[in-house]
Amino acid sequence: MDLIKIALRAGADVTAVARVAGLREKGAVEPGLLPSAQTVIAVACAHSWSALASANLQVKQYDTISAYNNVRAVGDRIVKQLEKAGYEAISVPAFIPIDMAEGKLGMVGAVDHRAAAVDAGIGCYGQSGLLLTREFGPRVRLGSVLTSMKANVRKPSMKPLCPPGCTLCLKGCPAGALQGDGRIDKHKCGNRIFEYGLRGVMKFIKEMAEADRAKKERLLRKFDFREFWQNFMTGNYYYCFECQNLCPAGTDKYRSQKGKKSLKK
Ligand code: B12
Repeated sequence: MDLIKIALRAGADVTAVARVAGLREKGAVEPGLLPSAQTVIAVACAHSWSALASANLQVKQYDTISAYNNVRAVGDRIVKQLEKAGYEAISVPAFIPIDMAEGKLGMVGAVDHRAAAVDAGIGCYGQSGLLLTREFGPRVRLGSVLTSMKANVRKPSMKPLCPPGCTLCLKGCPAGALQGDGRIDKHKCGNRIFEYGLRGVMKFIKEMAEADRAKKERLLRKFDFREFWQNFMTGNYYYCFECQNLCPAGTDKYRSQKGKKSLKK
């Protein structure tokens, strides 16, 4: 069975495989997740460039929901095929559900998908800390399928994909959270992207609990509450995409301006 063919047929835009052992050593796979796992299939599903560049927030959010749905569908198809062939396989959540226990607080995935993607060779880390692919730059959502099947893995070799000296993502981060070389102030980033996520909900409930009757009524009719409802309905809670949007890697514009062969397959 050719895992790459299976993943591409399942709808992955970019995919490759790596050994689970290497990721376990790095602590990038939660112990006990699938004890029999030998191989990880790293899956990337692309965003629409136009959506991420749009001035309309809802368009970016909708596109993000689609990209995550694609990752989930691809993972599900791969798992079904592998299980049918007698192997164990699990598709690891791309973002949620995630362990919310003390000490993790929803900030540590069961598999670090960027680390899996780097090990498999589908991309490299950018200055932003995001995984950049040749084809789409950072405009991808990632997933990982673990399986008990052994596969031949190739040693990944990839030149850096950030254009030399480029600081567009660092300068353009509205939260000032990106510090270069993949370092990120997670708190600053989280405050911005989760404004109407868990952090926002907690703030709102506290305010509600302390309010008198008239203020409670006002709070219920505020934008914030309508926005929470919408997020609960759609499952989206991201409010910033600038480090994905600003990156020149993988864009046709970048290719044609610089004519860099290294960006082409
Ligand atoms: C928690 C989380 C966050 C947190 C913390 C991010 C973080 N750096 O860990 C916050 C809320 C800040 C966040 C923000 C965003 N996130 Co987020 N997030 C996650 C999540 C759910 C878990 C991350 C995790 O487990 N981290 C584990 C710890 C160990 O990571 P760490 O401490 O940062 O250490 C790593 C980095 O330092 C990395 N690294 C970075 N640069 C470099 C450079 C070098 C040389 C080296 C060696 C290592 C390195 O190496 C370490 C190990 O991999 C993942 C999904 C997943 N399961 O992977 C998505 C994920 C990383 N997020 C994603 C995205 C897109 C975003 C946002 C753009 C928000 C949005 N609109 O969706 C921003 C981008 C911020 C940024 N520039 O990094 C995507 C990234 C896709 C991609 N192309 O890389 C992921 C993979 C979700 C997905 N399934 O696609 N996220």
